[in-house]
Amino acid sequence: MPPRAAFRSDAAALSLNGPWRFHLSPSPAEAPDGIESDSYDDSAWHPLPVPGHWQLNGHGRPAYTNIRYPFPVTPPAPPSDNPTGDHRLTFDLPADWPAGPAVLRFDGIDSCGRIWLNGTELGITTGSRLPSEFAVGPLLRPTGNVLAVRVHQWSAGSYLEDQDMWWLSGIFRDVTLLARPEGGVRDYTLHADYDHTTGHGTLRLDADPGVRVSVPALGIDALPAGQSAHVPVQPWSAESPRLYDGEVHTGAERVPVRIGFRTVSIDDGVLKVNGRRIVFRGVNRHEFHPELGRALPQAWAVADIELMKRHNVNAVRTSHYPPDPGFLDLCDRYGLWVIDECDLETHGFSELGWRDNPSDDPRWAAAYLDRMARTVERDKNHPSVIMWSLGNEAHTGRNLAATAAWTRRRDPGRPLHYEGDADCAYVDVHSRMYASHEDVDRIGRGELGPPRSRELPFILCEFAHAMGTGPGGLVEYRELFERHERCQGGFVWEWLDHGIARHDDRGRPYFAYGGDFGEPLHDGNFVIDGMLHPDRTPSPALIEFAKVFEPVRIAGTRGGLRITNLYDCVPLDHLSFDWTLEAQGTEIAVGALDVPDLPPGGSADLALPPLPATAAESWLTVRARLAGDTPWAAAGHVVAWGQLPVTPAPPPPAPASGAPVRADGTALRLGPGRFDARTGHLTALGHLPVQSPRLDLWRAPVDNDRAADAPEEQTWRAAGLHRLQHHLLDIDRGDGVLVVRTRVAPAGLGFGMRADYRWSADAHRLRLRLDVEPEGEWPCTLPRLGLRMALPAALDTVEWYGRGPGEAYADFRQAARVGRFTSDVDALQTPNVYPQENGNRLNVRHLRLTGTDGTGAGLRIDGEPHFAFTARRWTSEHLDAARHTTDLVPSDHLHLNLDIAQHGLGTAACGPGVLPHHRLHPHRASLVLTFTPLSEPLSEPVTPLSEPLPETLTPLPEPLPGPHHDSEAPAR
Ligand code: IPT
Repeated sequence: MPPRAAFRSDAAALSLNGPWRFHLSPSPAEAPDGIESDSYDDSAWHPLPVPGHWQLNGHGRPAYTNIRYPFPVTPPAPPSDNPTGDHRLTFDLPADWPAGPAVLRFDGIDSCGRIWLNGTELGITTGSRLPSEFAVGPLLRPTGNVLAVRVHQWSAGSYLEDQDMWWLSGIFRDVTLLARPEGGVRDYTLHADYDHTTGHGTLRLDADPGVRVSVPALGIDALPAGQSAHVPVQPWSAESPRLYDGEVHTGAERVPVRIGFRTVSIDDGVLKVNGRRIVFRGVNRHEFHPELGRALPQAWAVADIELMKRHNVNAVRTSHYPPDPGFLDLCDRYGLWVIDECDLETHGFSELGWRDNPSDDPRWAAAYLDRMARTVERDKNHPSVIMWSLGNEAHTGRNLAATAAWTRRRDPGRPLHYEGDADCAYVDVHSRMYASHEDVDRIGRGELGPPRSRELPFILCEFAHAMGTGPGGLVEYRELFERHERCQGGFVWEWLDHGIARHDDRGRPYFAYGGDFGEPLHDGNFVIDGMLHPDRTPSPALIEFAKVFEPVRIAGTRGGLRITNLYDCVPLDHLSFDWTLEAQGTEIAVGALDVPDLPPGGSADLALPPLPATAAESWLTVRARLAGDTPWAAAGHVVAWGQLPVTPAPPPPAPASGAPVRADGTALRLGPGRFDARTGHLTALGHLPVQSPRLDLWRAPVDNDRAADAPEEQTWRAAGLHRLQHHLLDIDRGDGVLVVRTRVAPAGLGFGMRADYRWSADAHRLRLRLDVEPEGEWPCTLPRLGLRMALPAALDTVEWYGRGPGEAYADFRQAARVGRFTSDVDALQTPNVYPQENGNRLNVRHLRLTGTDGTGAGLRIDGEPHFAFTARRWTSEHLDAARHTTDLVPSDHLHLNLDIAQHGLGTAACGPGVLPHHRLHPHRASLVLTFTPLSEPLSEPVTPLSEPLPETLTPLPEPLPGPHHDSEAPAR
């Protein structure tokens, strides 16, 4: 059947989802004959859920490649080793099923289906994420209908479906039988435009003669196809998704519709909706579920949308294929701008220098047009879809140009996107992926891009690759979207980690990635690059995103507050504002804040609310909350917040000093500290055995350190930063001061780092001043600069006053506010599917480590003024070696890093590296900490910590200026 709009009407429909019979053959040649026949005996076949992927139901295995085709490239021929899944279903019609025409609809078969009903072949379909319909009325019988579908994993279509995702096959979307009443609604296009200058909407229905549309709330009653109604309306936008319920109808069929009035335009190179510039604060969304793959139930689509809305995501690019049709209904209803992308990617031809690329080969022209027509026709009635995308990473060529021309004729109301049209010859929007901040700035200034691009809006269809810890540098992109009118935002890559849920041989759950299924060719964990973990727990990236792209800015001014409305379309009347004053992280006053109802883009300066005086460090936090319930969050949900310092921290207490250094056998005692007199190592703090703090420069590389293009990790390893040796130079016992001088350096290399530990104490507190100074020619940045130490694992509760509650790094810190936070050690870890450095807490004034015995026994660490910390049950070396979460086995130590700084994160896994001001260069620095053992011993007798940390070493080179503009940076 020709493509048409997706809709549900009052005509009879029968879902054919459910358990089918299934048989997998290794190739078409080995597949059984006669499966279409009624009498075929499928009793030895297996049950298989439809929708579903056979690889996730015990037949065959998933495989992951990013760019490369997992078969030889011989277009258009698929490989003869082509797993072939036969599916059979026997079904009866309901007793009241009407006689007459009917359509069998498949919403998605990956990659090729040959279909028979009651022994008659209906046809062959490709286009995995596209619908196909077959006329079946005359073939139906009341009972015992036999539907047989032979699905091939590979087809000519596979060359057009090389998206970066798991290769998963089968009938993975709904199968439905639809009665098609004579004289019913075959198809329809609703044009619902909005004129922002008059406040009027224009509704026009394109359909067969005899079809009409009614919208009672607008007084539109049975408007015939071809005529227009002009009425005052409220417009639809992602921020205010006003939909009008209506009906498209004939005498024989009624189709409920929800109409949103909006007009998309490009004026003077600026993309606008309803006359207003919009900015995409978007995500790229693949459909994925850790157990079900792309057979994503609607409840999970709802979960996605609610999570997006709650985290200030306002746009989705449906990377890289049209989503399940139900998703777009949700986008209309909840409010998201959508770039609807065709199911097209030929990325693997890049490996051949784009030779034989289908995009420029006339043999593929019809396939390109067919895919786009099926996308546009299916989704044309969604107000949320404001742009079409021709596909992804298919280079360029005449077939794409022809597809663009067809689309423009078919739907002049939506601009066209395709990033691969580097000349902007046939698109309406200039699009790049992973452009650096500098490039975006130059594009914004009109200094970069092909000539035609300079009159077009610019978007980043992908940016801020959210792989592992990070992405760093988000806020700097936001600044560019605010600076340049034509830079209209972007779409983070990507929404969700595509980890597949598995259990190891000890029954422990973990998420698998490329290579875990024995694939000979794979791209490892490159499929784990989302802002949600595979189970849809938000990762720190999503928390950072929500803060960076919040729709209201709350900032301090000299003596007051400035509130700015950053919504594109709506005023602030749906929000209420309140404030909290915290002294040392403890709330001491709260109140409501009156904020005038600002128009989009407007701002207001307000006086500070009346605040009680306090001597302690205090911060005012102002929050903007939903005033009423919405479909995606309840009243009170925080959409934006800002924090400003009110009272600065008072001067610190007098440093611990005065206690003498006393010899005690092979030990030295200084206040609560006990040292090994020979090595200078701290061995105990009060009752607590410790592994001595010592300089640490290493972190388990994050995905963004491991990137091929910015191989920070390689330079760090070449410099031996993961195997530093610590050499004792001397121990100096002064008057109340113990000074341990060391040089830390890698074996075989000449550079190093002087690290001097200067200890002093009073009766209860032990103070350490660490001074580091690079020596020699350092070849690289530093992963981190600070101390590591270990304590008994019984100290499993952490309380800190500093930035939190989540992890933060130099270029990933917008969401971390100053406050007092508590966590157990396990909850400080970010469960990255591929283990790597994580969990850093910034700008910590003090930290308390206690046990769960409730005695309060433990250790307090105070900074002068601040430090960063990471606490975990395994070492950085274990974290570095781990490949899956199940490799991380708790030790009997608590490993603690107390840092001056870490290198930023950047997004070099795909995109620019760490921005210059967030890079950590070797430099002279100091860290001052005071350790105070807390009153009682732990209830469990603590055995002394076995070994001191492995003695390995450290680096040195030319001191560079400190890298961070951090108003809260520790003294150095
Ligand atoms: C880009 C792809 O469009 C996207 O699908 C994904 O693979 C992403 O990279 C990386 O995760 S293409 C890349 C060559 C920039």
